[in-house]
Amino acid sequence: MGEAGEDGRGAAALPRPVRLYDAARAPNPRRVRIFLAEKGITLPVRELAIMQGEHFAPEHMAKIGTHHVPALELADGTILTESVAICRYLEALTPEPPLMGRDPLEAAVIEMWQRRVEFQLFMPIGFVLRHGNPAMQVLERVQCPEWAEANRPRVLEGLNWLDRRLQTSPFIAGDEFSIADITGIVAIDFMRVIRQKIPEECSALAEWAERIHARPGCVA
Ligand SMILES: N[C@@H](CCC(=O)N[C@@H](CS)C(=O)NCC(=O)O)C(=O)O
Repeated sequence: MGEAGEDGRGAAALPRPVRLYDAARAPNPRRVRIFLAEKGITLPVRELAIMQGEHFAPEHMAKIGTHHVPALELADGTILTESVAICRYLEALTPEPPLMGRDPLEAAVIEMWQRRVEFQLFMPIGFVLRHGNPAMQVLERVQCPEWAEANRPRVLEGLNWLDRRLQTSPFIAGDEFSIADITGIVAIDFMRVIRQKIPEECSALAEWAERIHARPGCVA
């Protein structure tokens, strides 16, 4: 267990995670599940039926403070939301294997790539689904089909961009597996909901995806 710096509490003194609020088919919670698996952490899970609106239940909202999944409940009652914030806390509690960088430079490079993947691939896929599929109206409420259309070509651009990156780098952020690869593989697998496949010409991306799928935490 790693220790926090002089100004922080040692990791051993920090409240332990007690429960993950999850939705099995949603992409953001899957990022956290893969992160947990890579760290070898198992946690009780509370599955929420989001398509049935269970996450909007007043008692759930009162406890969690938002309708979004994932959420991580800690032993002292703290609720963490935002996938990357949850991962950052888990990384502090369980530093090995490092998935968010060992020093400030590694951390910055990994964060840069992970954000690029979010903006250039993960989010455009989400927009195509949430604004283009009438079944998602229950979650998105106000849909804008033109926004879905505008984002479909961006998904293809994102795939080609990531393929170019992976032609020269074994993993998205460099030589080692990181949270950027987790965001990347979750985005790639989630493309099934918009019926998009990895284009044939993106062979570096396909080879990377095969390698990532072989990891224990990354069952597609
Ligand atoms: N920025 C948040 C996004 C969370 C999010 O949008 N989660 C989706 C599932 S992937 C959700 O809660 N959907 C339910 C809804 O939109 O009502 C994160 O990184 O965790």
